[in-house]
Amino acid sequence: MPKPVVALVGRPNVGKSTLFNRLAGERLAIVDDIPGTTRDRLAAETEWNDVNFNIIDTGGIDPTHGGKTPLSVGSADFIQEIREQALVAVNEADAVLFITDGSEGVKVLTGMLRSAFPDFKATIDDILTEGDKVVIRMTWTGTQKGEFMGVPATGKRVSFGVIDIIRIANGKVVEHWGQMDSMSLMQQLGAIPAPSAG
Ligand SMILES: Nc1nc2c(ncn2[C@@H]2O[C@H](COP(=O)(O)OP(=O)(O)OP(=O)(O)O)[C@@H](O)[C@H]2O)c(=O)[nH]1
Ligand SMILES: [Mg+2]
Repeated sequence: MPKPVVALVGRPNVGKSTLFNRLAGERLAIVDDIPGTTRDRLAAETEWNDVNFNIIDTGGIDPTHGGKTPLSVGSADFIQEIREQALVAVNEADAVLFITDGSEGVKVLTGMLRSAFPDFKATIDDILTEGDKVVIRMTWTGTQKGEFMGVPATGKRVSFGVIDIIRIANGKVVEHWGQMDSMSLMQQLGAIPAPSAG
């Protein structure tokens, strides 16, 4: 029986080649922080949990069109060809592993906060460490000048608590858990009623 094929697919610069090399057990693919490093697809044999399979690295699929600056700065002239190569890999594959950059979610949240609260500020109240984990307790403040999660600009100044826990391995953040006191935030914005004093 032929070995199953797993294709690693995603946007440029999300760590596909890094994972491919880790699975392959050797540095077959070039890893670089310039998006658009991988152009052609590349295959290797690997095993995971006693299952043997072939893994395929692909070039990052760049959705940019219409004269905008491409994501894959390293391969701006080959966006279409890279996409076609990735599609060949998807068609050949028994399973497709879609890789995303975990920091993107954080960027979306901070983008939303900054457009709604232009004077947004995070004050660090505490940093605690235990083993490979770091706990950061913060107070976030800002004046709501724009729409936030369906609440139109209120002009109100808010202040609420946020607690983040991150896990670090090899000098990089590898896991993140975050809680913000959104109940207090929404009460301060008047979007939900505050508990009555009586
Ligand atoms: N923080 C962090 N950086 C990573 C991780 N994995 C890869 N990187 C870095 O991200 C950059 C891009 O990694 P690649 O593996 O080349 O990414 P790619 O998806 O193959 O990129 P393209 O081939 O350009 O589409 C490199 O500088 C890596 O060292 C990770 O888990 N965490
Ligand atoms: Mg790559």
